[in-house]
Amino acid sequence: MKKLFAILMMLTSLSIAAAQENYTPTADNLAARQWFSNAKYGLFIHWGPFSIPGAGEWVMDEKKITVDSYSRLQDFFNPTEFNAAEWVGLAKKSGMKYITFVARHHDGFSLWDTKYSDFNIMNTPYKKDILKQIADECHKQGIKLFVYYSLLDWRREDYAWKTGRTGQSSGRKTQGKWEDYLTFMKNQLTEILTQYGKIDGIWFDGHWDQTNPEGHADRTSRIDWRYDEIYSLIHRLQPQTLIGNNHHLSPFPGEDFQMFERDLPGENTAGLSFQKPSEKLPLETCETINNSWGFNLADNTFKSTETIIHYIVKASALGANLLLNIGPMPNGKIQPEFTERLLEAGKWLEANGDSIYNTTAGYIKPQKWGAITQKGDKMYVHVFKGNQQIQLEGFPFKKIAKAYYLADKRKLSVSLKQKTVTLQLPAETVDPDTVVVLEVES
Ligand code: FHN
Repeated sequence: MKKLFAILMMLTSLSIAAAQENYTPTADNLAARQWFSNAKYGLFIHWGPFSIPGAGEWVMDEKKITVDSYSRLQDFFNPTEFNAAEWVGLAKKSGMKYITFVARHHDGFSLWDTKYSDFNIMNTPYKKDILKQIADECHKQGIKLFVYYSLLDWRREDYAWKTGRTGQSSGRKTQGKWEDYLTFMKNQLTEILTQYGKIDGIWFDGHWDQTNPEGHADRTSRIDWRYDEIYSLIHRLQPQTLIGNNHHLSPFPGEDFQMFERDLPGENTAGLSFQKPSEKLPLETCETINNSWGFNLADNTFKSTETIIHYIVKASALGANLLLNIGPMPNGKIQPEFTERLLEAGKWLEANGDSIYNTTAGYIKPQKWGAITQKGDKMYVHVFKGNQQIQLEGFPFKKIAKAYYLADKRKLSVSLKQKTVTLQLPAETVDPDTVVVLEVES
């Protein structure tokens, strides 16, 4: 048993040793991390030719579509209704501080004018660089831009597809050279980081294709991703760019933030998050607005505005950002069920943003009744709809100088006895989240 553990540790360290060892983030990078920690809410966008069948971004793999057949989508993708100013404006109006845009998903389609693959937006009837339009608009409207880049590829022969967990029905016959695939990725990343202005983050995904499934004791990658080279390249081209990798493992050296998928840090209901939240790096969790990442015509399981607000609050209460995903339609429009909910949550943030942005985690984890965020001498107690009396045990401050509702500054009487605070709200709360401010003294 001990021997097996030692082998596993050795294998794990081998895969980690290939990351950016001895990385020292620059002052700009540290400032970007701080900005990111404070931002709390971003918009994730999964979009591309995969939205045409309206069955999510995994349609190629799930429906066992070969590379040849899937390539036809390139001839149909013509999102004439796409308007970057509208998308970025929607994120801004919804209280989001950044956009994470999927520039290339596992199907290998590039949404920018790349020299390194013909399967790209310039070879569609649309013929215009989408990433460029989004980047320009983000820079114009003051929204930060993160670029999602899939490490996994269901199309290319030089991707190590034979050892991949997915992409086995693509019809690929020969296994190309891994070295070529690495060069391809570095070339594409160089394009993104040199031709689109400031890029605030690179969001990698797909590492897990080359490991045992989540939860397995051995999650060693079957191939060497050479993250040392990839991460150093990114940090050399734009030192402030934050690198995150959705490998569903603890962060590797060279990564600047840690992400979770479909779970709050520290939880694992989706079965993807066995890793512990980092105590050093900024945290982010991503979640879908319905149940799909890419456009799904049949998915009407829209989360309510209340659920979205509670998710933002709970993530903030754990010191994490929420990256909320939408899958726009193939014509470039965002369906009204999404925009309505985003804007409603944005309205709540307009009134209650002080209790979210620039806050740190609460002294207790989110509870059924709500959650806590903190900023300086202010503790924000978020009371979710339907609750009336709240008790905060183990209160870490000596005195409460003032207690009032954030929305209208109306006073509220609270008691602090034996490290327990009791808050009594007049009637059962009807707002999705009523925020009470406690001004505390140590
Ligand atoms: O396979 C992808 C999926 O399509 C989506 O992009 C999510 C977003 O976090 N990540 C992968 C699954 O872990």
